Amino acid sequence: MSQNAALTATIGRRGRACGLVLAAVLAAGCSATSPNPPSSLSSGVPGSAVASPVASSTGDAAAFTTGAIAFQSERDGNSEIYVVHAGGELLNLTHNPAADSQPAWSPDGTQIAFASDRDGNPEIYVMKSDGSATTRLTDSPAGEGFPAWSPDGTQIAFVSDRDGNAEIYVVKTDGSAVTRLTDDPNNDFAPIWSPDGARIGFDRDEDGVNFEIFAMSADGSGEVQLTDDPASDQSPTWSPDGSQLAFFSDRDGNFEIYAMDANGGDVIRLTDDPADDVSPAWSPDGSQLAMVSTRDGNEEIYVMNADGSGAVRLTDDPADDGDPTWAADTTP
Ligand SMILES: [Ca+2]
Ligand SMILES: [Ca+2]
Ligand SMILES: [Ca+2]
Ligand SMILES: [Ca+2]
Repeated sequence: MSQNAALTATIGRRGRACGLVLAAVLAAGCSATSPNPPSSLSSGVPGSAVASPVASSTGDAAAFTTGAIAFQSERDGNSEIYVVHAGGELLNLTHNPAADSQPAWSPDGTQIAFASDRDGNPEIYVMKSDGSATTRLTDSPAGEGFPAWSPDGTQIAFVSDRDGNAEIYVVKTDGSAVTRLTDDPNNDFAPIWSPDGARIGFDRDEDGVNFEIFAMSADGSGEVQLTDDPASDQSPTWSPDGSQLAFFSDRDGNFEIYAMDANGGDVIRLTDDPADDVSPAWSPDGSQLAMVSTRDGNEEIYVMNADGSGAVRLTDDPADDGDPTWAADTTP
């Protein structure tokens, strides 16, 4: 299950019961409701790394009207990266029997970084946003995942357990200058840059149950804890104007989407549903949020107003759909 003998202990969960070891989290992606089995590189039909996108069904294509949403889905038998343009078709960008997950747009929308174990263990890859020209960014026997692009387009933050536990790193987009930003015995996940590039938010697994949200300067200094709640507070994401962070938490008994001021104050709950609501992602204009919810029976992507009202289901597939991320302009 884990390619890294240094990390055999249970290190926590992403969402309610996701991924017991980092390699599984990174390889299979984070599921809010069920731990995904590790992918098998020997199963499935070998696919082309650069294939023509193929359209498949969506839920409500009119759920959003600007930009494009990328996400991961198991609908074609293994985890792939998909993109759906406003009002358009849903396209499979990866077509690879390995587990391709955790898409992250470049700031100009022309590229998507993602995690994949296609070369034997989880690494970070970059492709054009039409699925072509895939290149590998990292090369380590450890597990790498959770890519996030800097707003100036020059760096990608990611998570690796190469130094013994999950820490946040940055690398230039040419693969050079890998730098570790965190150094903490707890596992750090889900880095995300502030829109001005000055700060990086992330979550820290305090004990396998209690995650907290932190932010630090882009050089790793000035770490500040933003949440302080015994519940699992995860996956921060900055509003486009930098004033707020959305995240998900089970502090009110089940997973809901919340937003708080960028300094951790004024927490407000945006969803109120007995199902799991996780993985928020802001629209480029800040007026909407994409999220994942199980309210219709399995993990689907939804789009709602930034105040939590008007949730509309974007996907409609019995397979798990997760990790949405939203870009303004996606012309390669
Ligand atoms: Ca795949
Ligand atoms: Ca917490
Ligand atoms: Ca809920
Ligand atoms: Ca689904």
